[in-house]
Amino acid sequence: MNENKTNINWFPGHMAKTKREISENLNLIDIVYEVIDARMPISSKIVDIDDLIKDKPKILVVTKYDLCDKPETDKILEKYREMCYNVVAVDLMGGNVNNLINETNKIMKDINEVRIKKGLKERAARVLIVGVPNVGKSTLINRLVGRKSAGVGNMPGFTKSLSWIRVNKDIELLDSPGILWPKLEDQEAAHVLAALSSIKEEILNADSIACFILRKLYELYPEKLKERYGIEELDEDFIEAYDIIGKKRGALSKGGVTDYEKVSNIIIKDLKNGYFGGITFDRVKC
Ligand SMILES: Nc1nc2c(ncn2[C@@H]2O[C@H](COP(=O)(O)OP(=O)(O)O)[C@@H](O)[C@H]2O)c(=O)[nH]1
Ligand SMILES: [Mg+2]
Repeated sequence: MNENKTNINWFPGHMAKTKREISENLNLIDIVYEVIDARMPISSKIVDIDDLIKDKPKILVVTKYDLCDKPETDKILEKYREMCYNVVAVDLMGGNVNNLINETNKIMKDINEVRIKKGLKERAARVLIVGVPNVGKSTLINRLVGRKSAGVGNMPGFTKSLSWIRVNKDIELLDSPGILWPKLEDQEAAHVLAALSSIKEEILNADSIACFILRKLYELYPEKLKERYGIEELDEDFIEAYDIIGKKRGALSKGGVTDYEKVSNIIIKDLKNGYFGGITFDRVKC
């Protein structure tokens, strides 16, 4: 097994268009929700987002909080708070979004005070949602609006003609989120994104992703690796680990040889389905 001989290098042309559209429409927006995934609060964050959204007030919306290793994620969120980020963690499956609405109202109150001083009318907060693929942007829109409204699937860019959906009398959302891609210069972050499904498998093959997942689990959650697969040591080329998993899960070809491709898919699926429990693949950098 070979974890990573190929560098991930991917920067779709759509990105330039989305960025241009965001820049061109920034004056219509009051607040930006920058959406990141609680299992990878560093890797799923767009590095140069502030160049794009300038000094617009923003809220860092941390989705999938239910899936993360809370103590580890909290350490990173604390760092963001120290950097003056307005951070709101949400579980879009089970929890509510009241905190996010309250924070939005607080920020908008200040904006409206300035508007009134300038002789302008108060207005509802106009919010743009941005983030890399699969962090939960559409789910967030649906939760806020309270019905199925945002399309599933990843239409690049956001709009041809801007349209707004009303959350309540105080908040309006741009109806499709700005989908941005990470630059993938940081190979570790790129692999974390691939492992937690923000980068498609065509970019990085399943074996590399699966081996990366095993290595991460071994480094960060050895007890989970032991519990699920009975693996206590990870050999350098992952062969032994694959053989153990293959046997345990019946992923064998004719003649009882391990079906390595099947094992890779099992590992990726197990992580996707949350079978390792709460995990966070990023750590605070000193
Ligand atoms: N458990 C859990 N799953 C979530 C959460 N938010 C989003 N998801 C799931 O993550 C996947 C991607 O969400 P989606 O809204 O399509 O992401 P988008 O590409 O950013 O629009 C979907 O399967 C969602 O059900 C969350 O807070 N908790
Ligand atoms: Mg979407």
